[in-house]
Amino acid sequence: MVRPHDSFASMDTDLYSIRMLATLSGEHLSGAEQLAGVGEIDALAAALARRALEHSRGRADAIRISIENIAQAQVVRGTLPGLRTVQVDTFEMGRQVAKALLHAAGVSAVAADEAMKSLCNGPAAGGGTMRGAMLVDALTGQRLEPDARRGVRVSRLGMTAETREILEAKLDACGLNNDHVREALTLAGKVISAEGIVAELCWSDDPDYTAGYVATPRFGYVRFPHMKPLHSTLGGRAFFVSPMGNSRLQDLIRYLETTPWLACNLGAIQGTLTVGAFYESLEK
Ligand code: WAQ
Ligand code: MG
Repeated sequence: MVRPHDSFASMDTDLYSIRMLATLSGEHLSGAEQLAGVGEIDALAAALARRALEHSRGRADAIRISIENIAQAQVVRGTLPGLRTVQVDTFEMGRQVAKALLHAAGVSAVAADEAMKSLCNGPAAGGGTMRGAMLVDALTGQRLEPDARRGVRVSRLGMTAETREILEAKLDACGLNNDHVREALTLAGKVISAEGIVAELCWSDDPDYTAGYVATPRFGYVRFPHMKPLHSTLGGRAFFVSPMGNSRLQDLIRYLETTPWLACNLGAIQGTLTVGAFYESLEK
């Protein structure tokens, strides 16, 4: 997340959604979205352009930045999930423990396997990375997103300045105060707040960032330092959904893409657990 100089201190300040999407040779390269006060927007826009031009996967050749006012009355307030790290030494181990957690959260083995396979091969329709996330039926593993090239892009999400300050201090204390963690924790918070979401699985498509996570309403945000081999550019996100009809699915997508969600609180930021201790905590 980009840090502006001043921040929106009170809820009656005008709130804006800022989004950046960058492509390289017509393929998705980088994206970011944030809710911010009016005083932060110019600094954020500059920082997001810079991010797309200095991305580890290459320099963007097209960048779109959009900025829109958000009506305060539409804003849903939420809480950031609690965070834990499971100390895995290899990506194979990371994926194995992530699967066990998905299973404990109600995702079938078939669905977890299918989603992992897609992330390993590049989840977009023709392979390669997606701009958004896959929607996966938590029982059958069937892909449900309307456009399998694009995926579902979660947008209009952020946290209050007060929440950010507390979060940054806590993340600093465990050496995790970076863009990846702050943005992923926020995204996971909005995703698991949605009705019908069973769990989220994610690892980065950035070649130098091997960490990933599983987030669920019950277990919070559980990180694994290794979820893919270093230098791999294959990654993405899967949102597992409970079986639902088409109209509820449309509501879910609308919520994820357009409802403004602002974290005003946060869960516990905890340290590292061994795999054994983590398995024990799942049984409680
Ligand atoms: N909505 C839906 N999908 C998204 C979004 C979004 N707003 N942003 C990214 N994605 C998807 C998209 O397919 C990307 O290619 C993929 O996720 C990876 O995005 O605790 O950095 O920004 O150490 O590379 C997780 C671990 C880091 C953080 C995730 O993702 C930690 C990360 P990236
Ligand atoms: Mg990325």
